This record gives sequence, C-alpha cells and structure tokens, in this order.
Amino acid sequence: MVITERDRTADELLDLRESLMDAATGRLAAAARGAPGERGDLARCREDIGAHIDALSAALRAWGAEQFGEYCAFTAVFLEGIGVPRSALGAALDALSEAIGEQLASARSALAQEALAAGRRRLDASPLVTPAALAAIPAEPGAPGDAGSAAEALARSAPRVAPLSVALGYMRRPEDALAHGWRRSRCLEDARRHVTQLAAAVELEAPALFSDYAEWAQTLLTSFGLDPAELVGHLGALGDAIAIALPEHLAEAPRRHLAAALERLTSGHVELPSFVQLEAPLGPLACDYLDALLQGNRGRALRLIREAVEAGTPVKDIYAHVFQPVQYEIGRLWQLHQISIAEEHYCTAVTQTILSQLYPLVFNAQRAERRLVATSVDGNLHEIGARFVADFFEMAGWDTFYLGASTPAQDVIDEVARRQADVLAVSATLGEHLHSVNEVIAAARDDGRCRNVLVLVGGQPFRVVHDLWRQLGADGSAPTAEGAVHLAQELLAVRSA
Ligand code: B12
Repeated sequence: MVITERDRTADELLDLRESLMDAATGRLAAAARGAPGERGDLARCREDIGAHIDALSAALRAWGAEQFGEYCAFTAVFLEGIGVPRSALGAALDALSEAIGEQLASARSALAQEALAAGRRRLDASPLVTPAALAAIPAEPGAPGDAGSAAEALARSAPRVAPLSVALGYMRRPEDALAHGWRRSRCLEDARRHVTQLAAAVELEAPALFSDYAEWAQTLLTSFGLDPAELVGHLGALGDAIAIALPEHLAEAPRRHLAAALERLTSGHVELPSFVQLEAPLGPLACDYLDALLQGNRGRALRLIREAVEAGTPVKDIYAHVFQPVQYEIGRLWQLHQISIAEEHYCTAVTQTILSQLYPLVFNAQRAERRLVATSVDGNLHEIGARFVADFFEMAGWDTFYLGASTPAQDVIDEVARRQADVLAVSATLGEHLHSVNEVIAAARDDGRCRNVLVLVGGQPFRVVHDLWRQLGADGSAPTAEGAVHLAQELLAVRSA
C-alpha cells in the first residue's frame, strides 16, 4: 500500500488532536468574550471540534475535500436543530483552520486547509440537506416539558428528535452520510419509526418491547448489507438527541429503554432460525407447502392442502402447523432480504385464498350459543391472526364476526354491542399498535352495552411481554388461536360458576 502525503497529514491531525482541540477552543473562547452567549458550553464545543478533526482526517485519507463539505452540511443541520446558528460552525472551522496553520508544517497544513475551505463553501450553500429533512425540524418546537409523561413528551418531540438523531448520527459516523446518498431520507423514516416504537415501550414501561424491535431492525438492516455498528450508532445518537430535546426527568425512561436495547444488540449476533422444520408436526407438509408458494405454484399449494384434508388431517392442525409457521417463515425470509415484498404479498394472498376454500369445514361444528367479535386494531394491517382466532372459535361452535384489519375502536364497540358478543378478541402485531389496543379496551369498559364482554388480546407484543394484557386492562391473552378458545371457555365457566 502506498502511503501518501494526505495519509501522513491525516495521521498527524489525529496525533495532534488534543492540542488542536485546545487551541481552537481557546480561540473561540477568546472571540466569545466579546459576544457572550453565542455558545456558552465550551466543553461541548471542544468535543465537536474533536469530531471535526476526525472527519477532516478521514476526508484526507479516503473521501476527499468535497465530502468533508457534506459532513459540514449534516453537522450544521444538527446544530441548527438545537438552536446553534450555522455561523457557529463556520467560526469553529475558522478556529480549527488557524490552529492547524500554527501546528502543522505548511505543505500538510495546505492539504487540510483545502478540505476546510470546501466545508466553509458548503456551509454557504443552501439547502444543506434535503428539503424534507429540513422541513422536519420545526422552527418552534413544542414544549415537551409540559407533557404529563415521558412517552407523551417523546411523542410530542418526535418531529424534532428524529431529524436531530439522524444529523447527530451522521456527524459521528460521516461515512454513513456519504454511503447513504439518496437513502438519507429513508434513514429519517427509520428514525421516526424508532421513536414511535420507543414511545410505545415507554408508555407501558416495557423495555423488552423496544429491545425486541431493535433486534428485529438489526437483523433486517444487516441482511441489507449494512454494518451492524450503524444501528448501534444511530440508537446512541437517538439517546443523545432525546437528552437534548427533553428535560432530564422525562428523558430518563426513554434513555434507559435505549440502553437496555443497545446492551442486547452489542452482546452478540442475533440468530433467526427457520420457522418451518421437517421434524415438527406436519413438518413435511409445511416444507412442501412453503416450497409451492415460493415457486409461485398456487395450484400445487392448494392440491397439497386438499389431499391432506382428504387424508383426514384436522383443519385445525393445518392452520397451526402449516399456515402459521409458513406465514412466519415468509416474514423471516423477507426480513433476511431473501424474498421481495411482492413475493410475500403473493404467498399471503395464496394462503388467504386457500383458507377460504376450507370454510365449509370450518363452519360445520355443533353450535355453542356463544358469540365472538374478532378484529385487528386500528392501524394494524395484519388480519390473519384475528382471522385464525375467529376460525378456531367458529370450529368450536361459536358464531363469529370477524372484522378484518385496522378497525376504529368505536366501530368495534358498536359491533360488539349489536352482535351481543360474549368475547371480543383484539389482535396487535407491532408495539405501535398497543396504543389502539388501549383505546379499544377503554371504549369497551366505558360502554354500558359491553359490561359483560370478555376482552382478550393477542399477537406478537403479548408474546414478548407476558403480563402486558393485564397492564392494558384486558381479561386475558393467549399465544395461539387454540389457546384463545380454551381461555375464553375457562373464563366464562368461572364467571357463570
Ligand atoms: C403478511 C404480513 C404482512 C401483510 C399483512 C397482510 C394481511 N392481509 O394480513 C402486510 C404487507 C400488510 C404487512 C405489513 C407490515 N408488516 Co408484516 N408481516 C406479515 C407476515 C409475513 C405474516 C403475518 C401473518 O399472517 N401471520 C400469521 C398469523 C396466524 O400469526 P399471528 O398474527 O402471530 O397470530 C397468531 C398469534 O399471534 C395469536 N393471536 C393473534 N391475534 C390474537 C388475538 C387474540 C385475542 C389472541 C388471544 C391471540 C392472537 O394467535 C394467532 C394464531 O395462532 C408477518 C410475519 C410474522 N411473523 O407474523 C410479518 C410481520 C409481522 N410484519 C412486519 C412488519 C415490519 C411489517 C411492516 C411494518 C412493514 C413495512 N415496513 O411496511 C408493515 C406494518 C403494517 C401495519 N401498519 O400493521 C414484521 C414485524 C416485525 C416487528 N417485530 O416489528 C414481521 C414479523 C415480518 C418480519 N419477520 O420482519 N405485513
């Protein structure tokens, strides 16, 4: 490998990092004496200068001067987001430039000055980042300090915290900002999702919910070829953005949840074994069925199920040991970037079609004179879990009213009253759906027409945190549709005893 003068300059900048930081901060302090208050916190200012030196060094070694300009653009957005004017970054770059001029030999200083000048030029250009990212930082942020809870404060400050965390993440890992290119706006979307999920976990004081989400996100992102350190860096930046945007007492819980998730993420590789195993009950059928779906052969998929039914396989077993694990596996393959969204949609659509073809077998049980309403909460587009629950109750002889995906709370409650349901089954899939679960339970409890209705809840978040149902005020939860039927029967028997 050839070592160039640029590499040597980059090394020397790092060797002199501390003394350059001192010298540049000293210059800024002297300048601020004339205009106090432009930026009081000199210690933080010194740290920022350290980050500028790192970026400058990396620019000299690998990226080039123009990319240092990109780093400056993101840094300026971050600083503007916390109320520090762009001119302050310009002043810091000037101070650093003078310190470098004093401490480095002239040829090396000239190389560094070239990159610094590109940074200065970039600061004069407008807009600094995509207009969407800038628009996301409100001019007058709300007052999270007035919020009643940490979750509310976080949700209120999300429009500010998300872009701040992205800008801060890019400032700390400038290589991401450069590598992401057009995907920077997607990073902002991801940050918004992190904040939403975090607020949901904080609202219920359930750190496991956010840790589970973070592990899922880590597997997803690394399957797209991203460096695992990237999410760790971004979540760390999110914690710091929260510390900046929220008063200390409200920042504590979200930062604690983040720290717990980061501990899980950094403590090793996340294993994600297949949900379809040959040796599991009906394993060979599940493997063949999955294969038919992935081959795009719905005729064969239907034939496999029809033959199994004709051979006497109970429909319930096909639901539990074929359709459910295959759906989970489809999700896993999508998460690992092994199938596309289109393939996932296709497989799900085929399974839904075949489910409908099995209905003559689902609707022939002896009637139990009981009624169930099953729904996916507002915002939840996953409908098959609720559909499974309804079908298992139907197979137990109940009259069932399955409402499908994303039903608003009041409409659910009106339907429960109209159908005189004994049980309401509510399905959620993501942490962000829990707010709607809360809403529908509160609406049921407040409505005199639903006084005797049992409310059961289920879906992924309830499998992650076992007593979450209790916290939300439901009457119970079960991990599967079969379990839901047993639980309802038990609770109704206790009630009538
Ligand atoms: C199909 C699918 C979709 C389809 C749904 C279409 C439809 N018509 O239903 C579409 C494309 C809409 C979709 C969208 C999304 N999805 Co999706 N999806 C899936 C997939 C592959 C299958 C879901 C399914 O059919 N499961 C089968 C049923 C039978 O299982 P179940 O829901 O768990 O239900 C059982 C139990 O939980 C329980 N149960 C369920 N409800 C209830 C209720 C009660 C009362 C009780 C007692 C029990 C109970 O009993 C059921 C039967 O035994 C899953 C993979 C997975 N692991 O589930 C991902 C998955 C759930 N989706 C995921 C994601 C990320 C998303 C999106 C955010 C993607 C995106 N970026 O847009 C969106 C969110 C949409 C939204 N707002 O809800 C992730 C969630 C990861 C996470 N932990 O955060 C998963 C896990 C995929 C993955 N491995 O990454 N998705």
